Amino acid sequence: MPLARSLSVTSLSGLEEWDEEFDLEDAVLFEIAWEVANKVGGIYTVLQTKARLTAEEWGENYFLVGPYVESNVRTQVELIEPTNPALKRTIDKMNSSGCKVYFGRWLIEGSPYVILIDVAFTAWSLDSWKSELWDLCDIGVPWFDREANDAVLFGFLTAWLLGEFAAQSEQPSHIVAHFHEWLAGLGLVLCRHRQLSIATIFTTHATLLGRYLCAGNVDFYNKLAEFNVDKEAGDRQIYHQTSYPHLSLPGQADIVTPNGLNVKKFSAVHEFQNLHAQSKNRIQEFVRGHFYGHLDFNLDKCLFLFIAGRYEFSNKGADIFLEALARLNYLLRVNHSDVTVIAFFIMPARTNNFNVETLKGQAVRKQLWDTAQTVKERFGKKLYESLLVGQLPDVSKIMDKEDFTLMKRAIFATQRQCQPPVCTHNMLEDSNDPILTSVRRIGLFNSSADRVKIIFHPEFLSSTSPLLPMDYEEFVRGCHLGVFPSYYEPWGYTPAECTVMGIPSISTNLSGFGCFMEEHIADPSAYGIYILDRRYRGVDESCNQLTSFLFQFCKQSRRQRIIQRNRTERLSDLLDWKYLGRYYISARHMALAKAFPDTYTYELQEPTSTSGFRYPRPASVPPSPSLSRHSSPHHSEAEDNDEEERYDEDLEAEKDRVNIRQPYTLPFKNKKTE
Ligand code: G6P
Ligand code: 1S3
Repeated sequence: MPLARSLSVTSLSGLEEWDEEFDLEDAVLFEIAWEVANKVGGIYTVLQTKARLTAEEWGENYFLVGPYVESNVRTQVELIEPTNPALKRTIDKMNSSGCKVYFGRWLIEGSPYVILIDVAFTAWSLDSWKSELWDLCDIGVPWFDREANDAVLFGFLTAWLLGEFAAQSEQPSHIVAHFHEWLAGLGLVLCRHRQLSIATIFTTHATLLGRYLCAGNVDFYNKLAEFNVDKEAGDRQIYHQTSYPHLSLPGQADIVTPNGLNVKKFSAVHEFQNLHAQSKNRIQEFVRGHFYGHLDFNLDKCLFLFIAGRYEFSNKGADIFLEALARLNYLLRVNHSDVTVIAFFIMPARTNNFNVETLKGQAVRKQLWDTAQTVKERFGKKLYESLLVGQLPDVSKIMDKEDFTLMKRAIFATQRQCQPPVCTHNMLEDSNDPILTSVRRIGLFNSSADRVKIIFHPEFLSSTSPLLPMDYEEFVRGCHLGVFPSYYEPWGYTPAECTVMGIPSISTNLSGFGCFMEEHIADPSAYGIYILDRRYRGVDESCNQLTSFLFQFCKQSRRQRIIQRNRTERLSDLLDWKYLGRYYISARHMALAKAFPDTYTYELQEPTSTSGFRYPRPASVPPSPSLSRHSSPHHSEAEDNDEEERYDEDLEAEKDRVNIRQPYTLPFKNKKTE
C-alpha cells in the first residue's frame, strides 16, 4: 500500500552531507501542478526555477504534469512525441478514450518534459466524477465554482495518467508523484484510494483558509490553535476547496522546503550595480513624464520604493506600508529632508486601461524631448555654418524667434491644473478600492509639499507597456528598496528576488523568507534585509518600526546604499536552488523509502547543535549614516560621486566569502538497499 507523505518544511537546522549515492535509475518522477507552464502566482516560479536542477537529477525520467492552455503552449512549449515507450502507450490510450493529453518540452532552463492535459475536453465526465468524489469522501463541489470543477477534472485525469503509466510499465518502476497545492491535491487522494503503487508527496504553498482568516479581522497567529477549521471554511463557503489539502496532508508536515531561485552570476562583480543605474534611469524617465509640471524635486535625490504581488491588501501588508509612508512623509517634512520618496504599488486590480492623464504625462515628456532635439539640430546647423566660414557664432543670435516660440509652446504644454495622478489606470471599483481609500484617508495626493509620492500601477509590468515599458526584473533592479510587510506569506518570493539582484528589502517575521533570513544571518539589516516584527508587536508598533526602517534608509548616502547593495547581493548563494534543492531531493527520497521499503531506506537524524549556520556580520563598518568611513569628517556631494573606487575597497574588506555548501545538512539519510 503506497504511503502518501506530506512533505513540507520542518526545520533548516541539523543538515549534514548529502549522500550522492542514491540510485534513481529505475525511478520516475511526476511533478503535478496547475501552474506548470501556466503563470498564475508563486508556484509557477517554484517550478520554473527549480526545473533545471530536477531535470539534472532525474534526466529522461522527469515529467511535469499541468493543464493544457493553448496561449501558454504557443509561447512556452514545444510539442513533441513522447520518448518513453510506457508513457507513449499511456498517452495514446488516454487519447483514444476521450481525453486530450499533449507531450512536449517546456522551453525554460533545463527544458523539462511536460504532459499537458486539456481538462475542458473531458468536461463530459465532470458529473460522474463529482458523484464519485461525493461517494468517496462526502465532498460536494458547487456547479458555479469553475476553479474547483477544474480541480476535479485535473485530479481525476492525473490519477488516470499515473495509474495507466504504472500499468503500462513493463517492469514495475518506482514512481514518485509530487503534487503541489489544492488544485492538484485531488489526484493524490485518488491515487491513495485506488491503492496505486506510487510514492506520493504533497506540498502546500499557502492555504486558502489562512488567506481568508488573515484578511479578516482576526488575531490569526495567537488564535491559530483555537480555530475550528471546518466551521471557518464552511462559513466562508470554501469547505470543498480546503478539504483536498486536508485529505492529502493528514497531520504534521514531514519536511519544510524553502523556495530557491536560479541565481545568475555575472562575470563582472559590479555588473548588477551598473544594471541598477541603467534601470533607474528608465524609471526616472517615467517619473519625469508622470510628474510633468510638478517636477519641483531633485530626481537625483529621489528614492524608489515598491511593493508588488497578488492584490491582497492586508495579507501583503499594503495597509501598513501606506500608513508608514504617511508617517515617513511627516518625518521627512519636519526634518527638512531634500530626499523625495516615490512608492510604487504594483498589484493587479480590475481596470479598464490606463487613464488619460497618465498617458498624457508620457506624451508631454516625449514632446519636450522632441522639441529639445529640434532646437538642438537647428542650433547645430547654424553653428556648423558659422564655423565653415571661419567665424565664431554670435551666441546672442544663434537662437532665433522661432526657436523661442517652439520652446515656449513646449513649456506651456507642461502646465497642469491637477496633481499628478496616484493611479495610472481607470479603476473599475475606484470608490472602494482599498489602496485608493487609504490614500484618501492619509491624504498623500502627490502634492508639491509632500516628500512622499505614490504611484499605484494596478497591472503587472510589461516591457511592451506604452507607459512604463519595463519588465518586472528590470524594474526591481532600478528601485532602491522593496517593501513587503506581509501578514500572511508562507514564503514570499518578492524579497528573495530583490536579494539576488542586490536590492535591499523589508519583509516580516511572519513570512517564510523573513524567518529563513533571520535564522541564517547574524545581522540581517547590515545586509539590507530588514525584518519587521509583526509577530510580537501590535499593528501600530509594527508601523512605527516600518517607518523607522524607511526613515533610516532615506538618511543613507549614495555610497552607503552602494555598499549595502553589495552586501545584499552577496547573500544570493543562500537562496540558490543549487543548495536549497536538497530539501526537495530529500523529500523525494523519503517518499521512495516509505513507499518501497524493500528497495530504499532512510534514517532520521537528530539535529546537531553545530548545525545552526549563520552568515556572519559584515567585516567592515555597517552602512549606518552615523558611521561614515570618509577620511574627511565633512561629508560632501563630491564624496558621494567617487563611490566607484570606494565600493571596491568595501568588497576587499569582505572578500572571505562564506562557504555555504557546508550548512545544508538534511534531517535524514537515504540509501538504496543493496
Ligand atoms: C550604481 C552605479 C553607480 C551609481 C549608483 C547610484 O552603483 O554603479 O554609478 O552612482 O548605482 O546609486 P543610487 O543608490 O543613488 O541609485
Ligand atoms: C504562494 O503564492 P502567494 O503569493 O499566493 O506560494 C508561493 C510559492 O511557494 C509563496 O512564495 C507565497 O508566500 C504564497 O503566497
